[in-house]
Amino acid sequence: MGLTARILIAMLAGIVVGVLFNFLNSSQLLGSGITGVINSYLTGGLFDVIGRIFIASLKLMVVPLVLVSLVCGACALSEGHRMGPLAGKTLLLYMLTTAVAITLALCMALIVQPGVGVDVAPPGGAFQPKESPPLSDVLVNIFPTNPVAAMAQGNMLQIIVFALLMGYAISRCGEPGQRVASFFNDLNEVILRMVGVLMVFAPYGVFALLAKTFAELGVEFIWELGKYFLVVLITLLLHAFGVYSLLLKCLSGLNPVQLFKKMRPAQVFAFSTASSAATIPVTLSTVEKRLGVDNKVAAFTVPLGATINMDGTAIMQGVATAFMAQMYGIEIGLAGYLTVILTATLASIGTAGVPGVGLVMLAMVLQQVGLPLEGIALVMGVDRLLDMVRTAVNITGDAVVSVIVAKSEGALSVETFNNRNYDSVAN
Ligand code: DAS
Repeated sequence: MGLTARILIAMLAGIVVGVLFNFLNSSQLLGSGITGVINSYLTGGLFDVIGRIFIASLKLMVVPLVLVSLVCGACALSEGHRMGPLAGKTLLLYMLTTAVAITLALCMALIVQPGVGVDVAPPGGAFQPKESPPLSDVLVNIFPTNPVAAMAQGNMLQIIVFALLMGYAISRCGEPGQRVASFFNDLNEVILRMVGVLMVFAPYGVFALLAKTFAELGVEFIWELGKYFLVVLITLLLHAFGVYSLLLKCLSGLNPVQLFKKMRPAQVFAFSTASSAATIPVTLSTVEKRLGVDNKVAAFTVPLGATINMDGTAIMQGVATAFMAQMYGIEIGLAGYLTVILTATLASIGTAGVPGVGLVMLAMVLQQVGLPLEGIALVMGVDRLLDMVRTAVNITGDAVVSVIVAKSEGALSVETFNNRNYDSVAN
């Protein structure tokens, strides 16, 4: 049975057990003695321990995953710089669309407020908000004075800056740089494998944390989780059909409906695999043969996009961060939300195009703004389905930017793009 199915079953089982314990607690059907045993040894005991171990395993991977994947991402970025204006336009548009995506997500979450009224006590007692330092300090503090200390403290923005600098330097180092780049690419594979191994235990963590949460909150929390799911889904659709359509129309004058119709096979493949990386061959073929982008552009923009352009993932991270702040009743303020936008945009450079990695990167965003990571397990149950949708959005963004850049470089066959034969992949 696949991991997606196991996580979904764990989610349902956790909800059922939690709601049952909540009912037994409130009705005292089994008497205070048995209920007390359940609360002490299950909800507050076994489930709490399993949940905390699962969260610790996510925290374990944040620093190595961010550092190594960002060094690899920065190498890929820097390789592209040799392509001059084409690379510059591509990078600018990828970063811009990601920043717009997460800003849209935060606005939607602040308007709908899916987590307000849930009122879950933050793990580890009352949350002491960090004193928000003046903006000048925030900017200076982004630059690490000691990269090892930054990693030890989990200072994500400092790790990101150090990784980007290192990746750029590696790409400017000739032979030695190529050897180091090759080492980091291999190390990235190992770390992604470690994430995969830890994800095998995700169902147990999801079950324990959901059972504990629903035992405390009761069945009403399903509605809050549903609101979270809907806010992410609606924002993903808004970004795909609204922002991308506007961008394509304004920057290339092309018909967005044409692009969406021709991208359907690639979107279905991305939805099914929940992996941008696995979809690269399909995205490349679709962008070149059906949208008319010249290979010299697509061969750069599509693989790079699958690596650094994760608008759908940024949307999930934005909504999830606001949802958890609201759920725990923690006010992270404007500086906090600006930090979320900066962290998630930069982190998208490092988010590998594989299933579920966006959730581990969410741990990094939460850590940066000081929010408890326990909330991740609450959204993990519905995340696999959202992962499939946001991966389809991720690769659609790659195609939109590829078309815009190609058109601006005179490397787009408008005739192919406007061709209304939607059936064969050939055109
Ligand atoms: N599934 C990832 C991708 O391949 C994105 C994510 O995990 O959010 O794009």
